[in-house]
Amino acid sequence: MSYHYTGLINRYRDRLPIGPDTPVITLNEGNTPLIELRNLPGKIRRKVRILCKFEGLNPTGSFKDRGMTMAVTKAVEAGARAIICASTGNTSAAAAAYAARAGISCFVLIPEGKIALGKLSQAMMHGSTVIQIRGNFDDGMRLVQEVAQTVPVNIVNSINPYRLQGQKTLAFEVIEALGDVPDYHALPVGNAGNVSAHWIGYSEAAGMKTESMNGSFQYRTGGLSTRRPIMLGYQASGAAPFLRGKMVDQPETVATAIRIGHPVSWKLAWAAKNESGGWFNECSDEEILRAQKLLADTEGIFCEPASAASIAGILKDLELGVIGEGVTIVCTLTGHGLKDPDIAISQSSKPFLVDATRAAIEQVITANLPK
Ligand code: AN7
Repeated sequence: MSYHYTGLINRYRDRLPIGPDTPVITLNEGNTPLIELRNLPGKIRRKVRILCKFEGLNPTGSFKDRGMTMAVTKAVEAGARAIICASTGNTSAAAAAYAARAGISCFVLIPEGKIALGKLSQAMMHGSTVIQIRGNFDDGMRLVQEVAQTVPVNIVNSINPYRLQGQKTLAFEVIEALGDVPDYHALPVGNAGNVSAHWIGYSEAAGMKTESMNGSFQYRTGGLSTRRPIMLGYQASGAAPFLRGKMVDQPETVATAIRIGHPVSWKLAWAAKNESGGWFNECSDEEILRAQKLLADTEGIFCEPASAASIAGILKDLELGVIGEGVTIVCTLTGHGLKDPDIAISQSSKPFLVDATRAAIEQVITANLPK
């Protein structure tokens, strides 16, 4: 028997607002590995099970593909010929790729100088119209909503409810892989769409109704689990509106993906935190980079800085003791480390440069072998 995975819409068709004739635009996204950490728990001397849902292994290297396959599919179904988004990078990469796949136009608004090089290269390579603005993501998000009122473009930011519908499937995959929900599910929070989508997924998996589609579309819920995890959302200290309890006007962080001060899914994210009995916490840029490096060094998993906020966050809360021992924690690693090579290179030791001789190579090896 052969089996060919063809993306999350086909996989979870009965749990999504998809009709039999909907033209599916897919790059076979989803079905990402859930990788159990084998070295890190021992290193921090905690008896916990930590698993990483490595979303960096999606077709464009981030979780955004889950939402974009849905948003672009529904846009094409509705006859749209152009999509638009504001982005800190990953949404623009995904939008550009799925628009190319669908044969429609794509416009992306990005903050000048504040997006990782890999993401910029993706938006350019897939032929979208890249508009750099002298402003941040929040300015771009406001402008996208303004121009969409006068020009014929379909918004594919997470204010588009189909985005969260696609992203909710991550919860289904985690439950199926573990055979149950984890005790905790940790992830970085920027616009807060993803934490909201995770919560919709876990809620629907347990048969609970959500307001996400306003009851306008009937699809299957329940049958996957009987409980829901505790949700943990981690922000960068310089861009932490959920910790401040109000919007932040000048967000700043090395994790440019989550350099967002006016999150769109403000209400949904608070509901996810409160209903799950979870919490938000913040990490400094230094803690985020340390966690990114630690994960790469000790586990061979290379995620981007924003993604490492989930690891930095649970390390902090394990240290504080607010997460106890004997529990299972899933961390969503939202994007691949290759997205941001500048950051990776800046925090790693430099390559050696030697003459092309056997002696020179041997000298480097001898000096660096395990003691
Ligand atoms: C790697 O691409 O907002 O809380 O415009 O790229 O759902 O916003 C990216 C967000 C976490 C935060 N990790 O997710 C964009 C954008 C990575 C990200 C987030 C983003 P949300």
